Amino acid sequence: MSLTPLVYENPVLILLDTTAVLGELDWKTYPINGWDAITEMDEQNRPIHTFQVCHVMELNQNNWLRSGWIQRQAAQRVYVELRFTLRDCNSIPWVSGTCKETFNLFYLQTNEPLPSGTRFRPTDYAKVDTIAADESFTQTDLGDRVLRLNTEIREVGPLTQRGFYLAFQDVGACIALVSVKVFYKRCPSTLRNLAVFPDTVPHRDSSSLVEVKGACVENAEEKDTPKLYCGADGDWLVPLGHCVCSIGHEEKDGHCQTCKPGFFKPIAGNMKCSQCPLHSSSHDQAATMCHCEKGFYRANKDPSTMACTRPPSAPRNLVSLINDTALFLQWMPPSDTGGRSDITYNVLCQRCDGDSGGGMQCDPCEPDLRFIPRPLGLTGISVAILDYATPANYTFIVEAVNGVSGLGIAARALINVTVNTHQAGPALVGVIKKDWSSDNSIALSWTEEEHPPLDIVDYEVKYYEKEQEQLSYSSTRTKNPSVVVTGLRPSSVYVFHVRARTTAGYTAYSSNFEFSTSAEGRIQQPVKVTADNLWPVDCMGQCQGYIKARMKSQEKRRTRFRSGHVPFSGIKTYVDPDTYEDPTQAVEEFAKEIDPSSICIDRVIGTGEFGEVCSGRLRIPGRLDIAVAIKTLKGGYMEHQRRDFLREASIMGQFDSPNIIRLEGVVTKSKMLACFSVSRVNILQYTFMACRPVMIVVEYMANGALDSFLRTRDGQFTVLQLVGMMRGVAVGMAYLSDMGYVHRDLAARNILVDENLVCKVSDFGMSRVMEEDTEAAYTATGGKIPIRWTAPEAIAYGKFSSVSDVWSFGIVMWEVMSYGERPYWEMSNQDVILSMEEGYRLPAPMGCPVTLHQLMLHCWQKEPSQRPRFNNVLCFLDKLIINPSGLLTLVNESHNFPDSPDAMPDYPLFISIGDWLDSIKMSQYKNNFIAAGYTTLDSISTMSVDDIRRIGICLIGHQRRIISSIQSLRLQFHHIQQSGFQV
Ligand code: ACK
Repeated sequence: MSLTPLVYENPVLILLDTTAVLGELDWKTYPINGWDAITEMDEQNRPIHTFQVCHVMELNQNNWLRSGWIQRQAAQRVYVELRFTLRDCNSIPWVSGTCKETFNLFYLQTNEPLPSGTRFRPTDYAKVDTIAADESFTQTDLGDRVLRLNTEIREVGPLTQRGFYLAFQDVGACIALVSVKVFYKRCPSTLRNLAVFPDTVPHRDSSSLVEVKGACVENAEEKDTPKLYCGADGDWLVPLGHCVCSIGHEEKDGHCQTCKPGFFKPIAGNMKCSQCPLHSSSHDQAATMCHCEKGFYRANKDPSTMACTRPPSAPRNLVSLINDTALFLQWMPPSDTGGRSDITYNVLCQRCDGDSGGGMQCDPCEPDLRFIPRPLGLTGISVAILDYATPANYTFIVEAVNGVSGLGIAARALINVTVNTHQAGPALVGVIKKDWSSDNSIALSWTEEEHPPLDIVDYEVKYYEKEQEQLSYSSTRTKNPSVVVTGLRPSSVYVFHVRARTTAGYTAYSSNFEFSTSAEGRIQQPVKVTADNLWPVDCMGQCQGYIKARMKSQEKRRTRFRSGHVPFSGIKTYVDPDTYEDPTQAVEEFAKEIDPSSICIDRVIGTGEFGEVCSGRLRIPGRLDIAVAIKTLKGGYMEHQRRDFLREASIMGQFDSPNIIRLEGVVTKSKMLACFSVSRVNILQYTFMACRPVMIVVEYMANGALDSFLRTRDGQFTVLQLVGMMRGVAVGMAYLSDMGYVHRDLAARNILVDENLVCKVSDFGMSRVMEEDTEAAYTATGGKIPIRWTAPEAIAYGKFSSVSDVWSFGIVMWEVMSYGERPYWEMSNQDVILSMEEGYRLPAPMGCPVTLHQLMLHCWQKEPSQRPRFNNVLCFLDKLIINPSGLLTLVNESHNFPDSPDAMPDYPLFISIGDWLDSIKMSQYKNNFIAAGYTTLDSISTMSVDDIRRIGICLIGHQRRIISSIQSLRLQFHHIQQSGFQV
């Protein structure tokens, strides 16, 4: 490679220098005896050309000295440097009046030298300037004269002709012109920003700059046109634009040099050559990319800076799981990802059946086999397969592929699955037809086999939304050959098939039938609604209990409700008691009046805002006593308190669900001579005075409120039992949301638990009055709201809805999974609101399955419309209960922070391990921590439950408390960091 030399030449170019002229100068004088040319020799025998004139005694001197013709060359303006001595007139006696102390400089431009013999005409010459001396001959004290040499420079131009003459006019001075130098300036060729700029002569107009474009040096290319401006003094000014080294080259000392082997540069730019990424190399100079080692590849879209990668190894531990409706395949990611993160999985299927000759014949699987979410390009490590034939023998191959699998060999894991469900005979259901549909339901019927081989017990209807990618198989049973499937989406196509259950088991399924729901607000082919087909079928069989209970209640209510809208689905809407002019009317309408003499009070079990809560029995003639809880209104109440107290009864009385606390009735009308009251020592005593007792009688829930119940039973339930509790709450809430009732205060403290662990939603007064809840705090909008349980839009602008109840449900799930831990621990309400805004969400409690935490996070979507509805939540929980394998993967305790898991926070140092354990009442474990080397809060930040166990903390409740406190510390610290607070 040849490098352009760096050029920093002298910016001055000499056109004439009398001191350097070795021969004759051949300057002319007019008149001939005016100026004298005196040539002397210096020590090196070089001539010194001097011109002198000194006619100071004579009047009217006009002596001219003219130079030879000087070629202009490239110059636009030239500079003339004169070195001379000039004697001051005072030093010469008798010359006043004739002696001068200046001389004049003239010039004449011509294209050619003037022919010899041309007459000298002073008028042809243009005056440049009058030259005076800065110094002159001066007298010393001793009378000696000291010679002072003057140097004056004058600019001559603009020059347009090819050459010029200089002329010196003496008008009576005593001058010795020692040397004349004529030169011009230029901007010398230079190298800037990887561009070369040539020698440039400044503009003839000294105030203008000459724009010069540079040429990129070798192996460089223009980024923006490189430019410099040449100034009058030969300086380069205003550098603009630049060149950059081309691919395979990097900048060094103003030039572009090649990348060394082992290095590469894929793009032109100022960056240096980079070392070849992992599993690649470059053997030549100036490499623009590195080549992958054998067995490693680069995908089309991979940047050349990325390491070369290879296909992943096979998925590991492929297992199958089969239940009544679906076949699940699950595997573990490959041990070698090939260095990439874009792993997906393909599930390939073959159906292999034995032939009569004992051999196996394998064919591709049936095209209508359904893979959920899909067979190819799976990002997760499981797939569900539906609609498989039984009995059958399937072989599934799961291959792991990544971005370079097309270039190498994809590794596969293989599993044989034999699906051998007992099938009791061929399909008994033929054609399924649609009777009618609305926007969210479809009514189906089919003809019953006239002489079935065995008695049909019932039918199972399976359906799914055709377009839906997720696992959304739903099923229901019906005794009749008809069903109304509800909870569907408008304008959507659903696929149905039905099989009969006979006394010998299931028969084969019918063929698939596709029907669509109608557009919103429209009903297709409405038919007479009968009790048989009025009631919706929920998405899972497990919801049947809930549906039946709803049916019963609706039947009852159909006669009871006087107002309220009954939509087509038959679900009754909730009537707000506040819409009654007289609230007692609402109570009369929705609550049964109980004779207080049929109530037998046993003991006080708690206190509410309005008075004591007692347990007791309710006597109903002809039936066994039922255990009840009696909420009382304390004596001396005001009328508005009575109204608010009874309001809850008129709400509760409208509901009839196994998961909503049941109202037995109210006592509002009786006058009693003796009222009970409770002494300070919790002993019931009768006060003999006339009073009007007011009571609300509800079913008794032996285990009390869910939060305190879980706190006392820390760690004692299986995950499935906990999910069962959540499911109960979800059933109750789905019922309430279908009724159009918004709870607003859904929290574990407002869920009651019976002796069979059935959870029921209670506390309905709160939909309006929030005073009773100690958790409720005033918000900016003035309302009182239980901040930790409430959705952001409800806190911010009071927008309560069933989906804000879904948010609260997510918090209840968290309370359940953490055995009654306080949500957000000891964070202030304000900090909770701020963390929510920043997108922070509660981490999974210890031992919480991933699926449940995901459901919680789903309930805590900021955007209300993106949260699931209670029916979806219920279906999801039901699926987990049916197929608990989804509960097996637990959130890894040390990685359950949704924000940056890698960033381990530094804990504030203001608290020691001892202080911390004291604060959570776990002081007894101080020695365990210290002995195991945990001395700072920072050191405990990554502790998992295993670590806690390892240091000798065996009680599950204590492990849980410690782990959740570590989480709490991390959450608080996260918040401190987010709010920019420095500790
Ligand atoms: O946690 P607990 O025992 O359950 O304490 C509170 C207390 O009364 C104040 O509300 C309990 N409680 C409320 N309603 C009922 C009920 N229906 N059955 C049993 N306990 C109840 C609640």
